[in-house]
Amino acid sequence: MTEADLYIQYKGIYLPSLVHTAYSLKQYEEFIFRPDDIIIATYPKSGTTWMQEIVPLVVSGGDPESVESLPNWDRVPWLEIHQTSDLALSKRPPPRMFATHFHHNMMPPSFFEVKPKVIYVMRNPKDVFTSSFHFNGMTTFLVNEMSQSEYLKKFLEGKAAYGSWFDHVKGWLNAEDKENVMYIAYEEMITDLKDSVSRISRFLEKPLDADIVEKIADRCLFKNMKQNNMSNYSAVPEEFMGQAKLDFLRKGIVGDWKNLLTDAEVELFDAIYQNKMKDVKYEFAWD
Ligand code: PPS
Repeated sequence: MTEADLYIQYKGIYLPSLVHTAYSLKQYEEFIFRPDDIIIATYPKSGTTWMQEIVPLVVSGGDPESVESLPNWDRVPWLEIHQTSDLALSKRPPPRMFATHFHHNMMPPSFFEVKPKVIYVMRNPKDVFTSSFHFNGMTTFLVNEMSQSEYLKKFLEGKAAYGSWFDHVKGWLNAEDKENVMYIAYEEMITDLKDSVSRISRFLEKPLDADIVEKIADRCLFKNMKQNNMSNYSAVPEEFMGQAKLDFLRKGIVGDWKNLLTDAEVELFDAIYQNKMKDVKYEFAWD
């Protein structure tokens, strides 16, 4: 199936219509933030699910109740998807935690007035592409009937679902009110998860003892999260996400692009990356 069959266009980018409806997008635009809300913002496949595990554990001081009883999309719902429309978000106790895959300039008006805290997670785009290519193949709601090179072209041109990785990252890096945004890379979390959890706890003004940080980091290791049925998407019906073929928590490593991209694809990727990111001063963990 093609983009015309599976996607809607919203503000110039493709979104899967299974999870984004005119109704959910209107609700999203009218959403009223609170100053103590916490937003996890990511381009897809950058570490959203991982952060949907870490942040509730930090907020609860290490109490695993919510990560053991609520699926990740319920404990930290995506603001823009229609499944979220059924959740009584205004009745949630503070701090409310949300995720979004949307670009900075697509955030609703209330976001810019209230300025809640944002954790922006980034990942090497070659690994994002790799994870995304495999993920597309296991879903029925993303366009996947194309070759790797065709998908790479779309990804690099910003014509994949959720738009351009380059625009997403640059938009969030250029956010005003940077004191409300914490930037963290998937690669930093792989290198030192305890340090990442500590940084997150300081940013959220939720100081934690070293033993709690250690417990949270241990629970959030790939091998342990994979066993958590509230985080490994095993609750999603096979007709939408075919985990008989491949696990959602697939490999959880840095550099898997080396097993997928050809030399010519790497060359193309690098040339476009260098051109698109030439004015960006941020030092990325993968450079
Ligand atoms: S989504 O669909 O946008 O919500 O996907 P997202 O959660 O952002 O990204 C999925 C990738 O993150 C990996 N992942 C982890 N890696 C290491 N440790 C932990 N705990 C972890 N949790 C999720 C997941 O395996 C996907 O990456 P790949 O490369 O496909 O394995």
